[in-house]
Formats: sequence, structure tokens, C-alpha cells
Amino acid sequence: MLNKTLTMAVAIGVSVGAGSSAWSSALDDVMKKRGLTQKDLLAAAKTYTPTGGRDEYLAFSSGGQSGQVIVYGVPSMRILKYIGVFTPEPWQGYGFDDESKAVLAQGNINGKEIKFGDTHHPAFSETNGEYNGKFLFINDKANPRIAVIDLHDFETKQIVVNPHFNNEHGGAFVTPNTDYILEAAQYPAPYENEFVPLEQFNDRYRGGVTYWSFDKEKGRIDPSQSFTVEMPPYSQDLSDAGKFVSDGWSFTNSFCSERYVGGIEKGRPPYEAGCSQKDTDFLHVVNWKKAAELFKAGKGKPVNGMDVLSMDTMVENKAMFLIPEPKSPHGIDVSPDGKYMIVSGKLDSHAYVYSFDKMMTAHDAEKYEAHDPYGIPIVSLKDALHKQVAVGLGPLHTQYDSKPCTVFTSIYVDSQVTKWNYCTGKVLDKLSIHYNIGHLVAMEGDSASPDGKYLISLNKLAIDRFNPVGPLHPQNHQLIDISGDKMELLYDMPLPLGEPHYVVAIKADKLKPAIRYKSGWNSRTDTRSKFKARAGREKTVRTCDGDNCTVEVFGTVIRSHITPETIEAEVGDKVIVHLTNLERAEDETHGFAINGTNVNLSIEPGKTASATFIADIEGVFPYYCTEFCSALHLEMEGYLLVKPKGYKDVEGKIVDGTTYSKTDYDKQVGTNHATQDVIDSVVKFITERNYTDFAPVKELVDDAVAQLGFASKWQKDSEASAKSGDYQNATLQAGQWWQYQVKAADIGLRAKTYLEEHGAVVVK
Ligand code: CUK
Ligand code: CUA
Repeated sequence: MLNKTLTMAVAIGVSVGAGSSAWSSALDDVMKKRGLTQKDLLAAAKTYTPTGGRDEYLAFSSGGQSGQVIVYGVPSMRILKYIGVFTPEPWQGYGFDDESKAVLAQGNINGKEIKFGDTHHPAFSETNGEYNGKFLFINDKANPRIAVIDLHDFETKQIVVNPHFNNEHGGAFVTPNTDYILEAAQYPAPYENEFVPLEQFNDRYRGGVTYWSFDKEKGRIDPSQSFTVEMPPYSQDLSDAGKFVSDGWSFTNSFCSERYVGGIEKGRPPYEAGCSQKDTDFLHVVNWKKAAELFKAGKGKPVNGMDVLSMDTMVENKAMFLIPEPKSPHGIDVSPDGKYMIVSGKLDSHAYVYSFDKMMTAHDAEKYEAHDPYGIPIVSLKDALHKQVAVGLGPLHTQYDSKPCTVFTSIYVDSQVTKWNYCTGKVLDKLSIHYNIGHLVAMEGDSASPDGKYLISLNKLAIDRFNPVGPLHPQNHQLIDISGDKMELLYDMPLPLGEPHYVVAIKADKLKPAIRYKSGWNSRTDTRSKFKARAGREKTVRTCDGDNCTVEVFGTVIRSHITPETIEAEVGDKVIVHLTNLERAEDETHGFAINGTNVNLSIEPGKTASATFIADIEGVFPYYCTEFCSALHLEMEGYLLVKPKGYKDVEGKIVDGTTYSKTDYDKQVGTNHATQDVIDSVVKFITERNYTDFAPVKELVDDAVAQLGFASKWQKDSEASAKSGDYQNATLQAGQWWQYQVKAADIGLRAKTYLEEHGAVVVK
């Protein structure tokens, strides 16, 4: 088989080489044929990642309306994973296995299953303001929720529903040591779950920020230690937490501080007009450390099971004040040293740089210009402002460079990125992007020590950048080189999965994802599964309580079979299938799918996953492995037999479609011995070399040894059958013996190739 493949490859190679459209090996020629310039080649060289190469950064993008997270590498811009978060993701079995259905069910609202999410802002867990690579948090704007993703396996572990808000936008933002995850409301609504007429908007509708307490030991949000700070019914928008000098404070901006209520159908001018009349809105400055103390001292009032700190309590304790900010502000981004906060107004052409020092001087001296209608003191813009810089029309978000005082601001209306200096207020460079940039992300660009290097522009419109695929266009993420004085556009990447808003990018070597699970692992709760099965101990149990019967399967999967190979039930039975993947080998995931049942599992090495369904119609339902895991993957199959109620099994036994004689047996055994010779030669090649110096090879060798162990078990069985003259079983058992040899050979060859490519040396 190997030879055949080789011959084919050579044949293809020859025909390509001989064709008239062949690429020349001369670079000039390729450039000419593809119409590329020197500049293009340089850009390509900066992003191109050769086969087997790795990226320096991993970017985690919100998946917008898909409710997911998209992971891609930088600078290659290769997509590596979609993480199912608020919505089912079939490839990962997320929302299909019982274990992940339980995670999604945590996100039910008023008992109702919510089928989508609108993810906006991912945030890494931090230690002293630095990304620590342990967790990722992301919000759902449509249904105010926050999810916790463990970066150990890139799976969603928890979803919490905000008990006070009916909508949110300003999540998820973390405090510098991940004590709290911030989630700010967007469209004001009453906290209580009841109807309150719009006429009572000013009195009863509220905004706010929820501070979700994160239990770092457990890796989960602890709602019992979380609280909400009540805010006026302005539309709170994004937030950021202070760090270093400003640690303990958080900043949340808002629009529509006009508190305008639309109603175009009743002749009122629309929200759009009413929410943009004033020249300024408000930045909310909150002392969250103080708020946490107040909460712990019992100063909150429970609403829907979680405490709220009222505006009065916050003001009395000097824990909250406001500062005017430019018209319809959007992003707020705290500088790496925590000294400055940059805010941009969508309807202004300036970025505003606030000085933490200045605002605190005014606040400490109680030097306020006024109070808002809710009694919250207002520090004047003048008393808090460090600089106001004209950056372009419609500035939104800002990211920090590794160079001091240098930032990049997205300019939505002008479709540009502006690079500027927030210490001096000088604009340094502008770059056109395509088109209408929203957020932007620099490498570790919102941490305490940004890396610079690359910037990605997350554009709202792609228009003409890609081959047309119908009226709905992909999003366009543009990679920009920011290592020099001038920004240089390198690459366009289409992202076809919802509208990503924000992306965070982390140095890849900070992540240490697992290769396999501990055996029998429930990955969604990170505990040993009660339903773990061991090889040889698989069982199926049918129990009845009156007329209600349950068939429960404790099975296993391993190349290339599912145990059990037959599941029998009667119509109406509840069927629960638990499968444990016995593999230890890297990337040996098995799937499990059954016709007409929505059963679809992804079972990575070590994992135990379960599916529960009602066998509601009688019939024959093949099941199979959905991952092409081995040469005999297609044979990784079985039958669910759903019999009529009270069905009596037919007499007789299964008649084999083909019968085998001693000749067949001898032929199979001959093949097996020849195969063993190949294996022996590979084993010799490996063991003569310093293979133990190569961790991946050691793992492959362990796997191969396990396969050979199975082979010798079947060899013994087949020899015993032959001895008793049962050539039918002897031949089939010899076939199974050979299957394991083939797996061992396959793994051995992979190890051999690895050693050849990585310069292993002969040691004996
Ligand atoms: S938002 Cu979309 S561009 Cu939801 Cu952070 Cu600013
Ligand atoms: Cu397991 Cu295919």
C-alpha cells in the first residue's frame, strides 16, 4: 500500500513537472505569473509559515453572532479552532454530549434554552496585569452572560447569567489579578423582572456594572461573591480596569446620557437623534476595591439573588464619580502603566487622554463641577484631561505599542488606523484599511507590557476584498506590521463566522494546552467521570421501573472499534451511551454518531462522553466513528437495534457471509509474518538511535508497543482456534492480529520519519 502511494505521488509529480503551466523554480518567474511586486513578496515572507511551522502569537477572536470564539495564529493568520461557547458546536460535540449540554444549560434564561450568543469582548486571565495563559472570558451582548473557557483544553466550562441586566456590552474585562470580571449593562432596564412603563425610565430603569468574582483555585466564577454597582440609566458601554497606580479603580464609559427614549412610531424623533444631542457623555469611575469592601460589609441589597450596591451607597463612600467625555464615546483603554485612560468619541474627531493623577487630585479634594441628576459628583473634563488629540473621524478603540507613549487608534469613519503619541499628542502615521475598522489588536496590546510587532485591524466591512460569495460577506481581519516607524499592511484574512468585535492575542509559549485527558475524564466539569469504562470491562445494562426501561451502555472506543458493537433496546427505552476513549496517542480522537437521534460525540484521548436519547421508533440504526482515525476507520461501526415491545429473539445464529479454510488461515498468517518483519526492521531503526531524547517519539513508541500487545493476544487466540481446527475463527482472529500489526507499523513509521527529520543519531 505504501509503495502504491509512493508510485502515485511520483506519477503526479512527473505530470505536473511536464505540464506547460508549471511553476518555474525562479522566483522572478513566479512573481511575473502571479503579478506580485517586491513589496508583496516581502509581506508574504513576513507571514508565510512553512509546513510544520508555528506561530509566535495566538489570537482569540470573538465569534460575534455565532456565539463562539475563533482561534488563529499570528502572523500566519491560519485558523486553528472554533471554540463552542454559547452555541452548540458539532465538531467538538459541544451541545451534543450530556456533559456539555449541562454547561449550555447554565446559560438558560428564565428556564428557557437560549440558542445563540453575540460574543464581543474576550479577555485573558491576568497576574499583575500580564496575561497568564490560564483562562479566557467572553461576554454575550444579546443575553447578558459571561463564559469561562479553560485554556488547558480550550473548552467552555461555565456560563453565568447576569441577574440584573437585560442586555450588556461592556464585558468581559478583568482586574489585574483576575479578582473580578467586569460586565457593564448597555440598554437600561429595570433590575426587577417585571414590567415598568417607559414613562418611568428615569426613576426605575437602571444601568450598572457587575463585578463577577473569580475563584482562581477552582477556575470558576463564584456568583455568591459577586455584586453589581447600580448606575444611572445611561447606556454604559465598554470598561477597563486600572492597573498599578490606578489599580483598584475601573472605568466605564456611556452614551445616551441624555436618557432619551425614542418612539418613532408615536411621532417621537428616533433614538439616534435623541441619544446624540449633548456634546458630552459620562465616564464612570468606580473604586471597585472599596465597592468589594462595602459588599463584604453587607452594604448591598439583594435583587434577584445577587447584591446591588446603590448609587447612594457608592457616592456616600466616595467610591464613584463621573467625568464628561466626548460625544458618544466608545472605547476606553488604560495605559500599560495605569497612568492614563484613552477614550474616543464616535462622533468626535479627537481621542481624549485622561490623567489618573489629575482626576484623583480633583476627586480627593472634592472639586466637582456639578452632580448628575442621581447625585453622582462630576469632575470637570478640564480637571481630568491630559491631552486632546485630533486623530481622525470616528475614533473607536486604542491599543498600546511596546514603544513608550505610542498607541494605535481605529478610525471607523475614515477607515484608517492612526498611530500617535499620547504623551506629546503628536500624530505619527496613518494607514488606510479596508473597510470601516472597529476594534484593533496589538500583540498583548492591553496588558501591562505590550509586545508591539503586529497589529490586526478588525474591519466591519470587506466589500470588494475577496471573491464574492453572495450578499453576506465575510469579515476582514487585516494584519499590519508595526515594528517600524511606518505601519505596513501585510495580509487580508476573511473570517466567515459572525461579526467578531474584539480579539486578544497572547504569546503562544504562555499556553500549555493538554495533549490528552486523564483516563475517563469528564472534560466539561474537569473531574473523573462516573461513567468511565476500562478495556475488557465494558457492559450494557437494561433496567426497568414498571414500563419505563433504560438501556445504559458503559463502552469504549479505540482504533478501530467501538465496544459494544451491538446495542439492543425496545422501542420507548431511554438509551444512555457512555463512551471512554482508551487512546493515549496524540490526536486519536474518535467520534460517535447515530442516525436520526442527534447523537454526535467527540471523544478525545482519555475523555468519557455521554449521550442520552429515547429510542422512540423501532428499527435498525447503524452507528459509527465520525473521525477518520485509522485505516479501518470505516469499519469502526455497530448497530443500535430497536425492537418492538416484548419482541422474542429469532432462533439461530449469525451466518457469516464468507467462510474460511486452512488455506485462508495460512495465507493470513503468512502476511502477518511478513508484516512482522517490516515492524522488526522499523523497531531496529528506532532503537538503534537516541529516540528517547525525542518526547513525541517516545509517546509513539509507547503507543506502538500497546498495539503490538493487542496483536500478540489475537495471535494466541488465532493459534488456539487453528489448533482446534476452527479455521473460520482462526482466520478472523489472525485478521484482527494483523490489524493491530498495521496500526503498530503505521505508528512506527511515523516515529521513524520524525527521527529522520530531526537528526537522531545512532547510539548502538
Ligand atoms: S464593540 Cu464592536 S467595534 Cu462590541 Cu467593542 Cu467597538
Ligand atoms: Cu475512530 Cu474512526
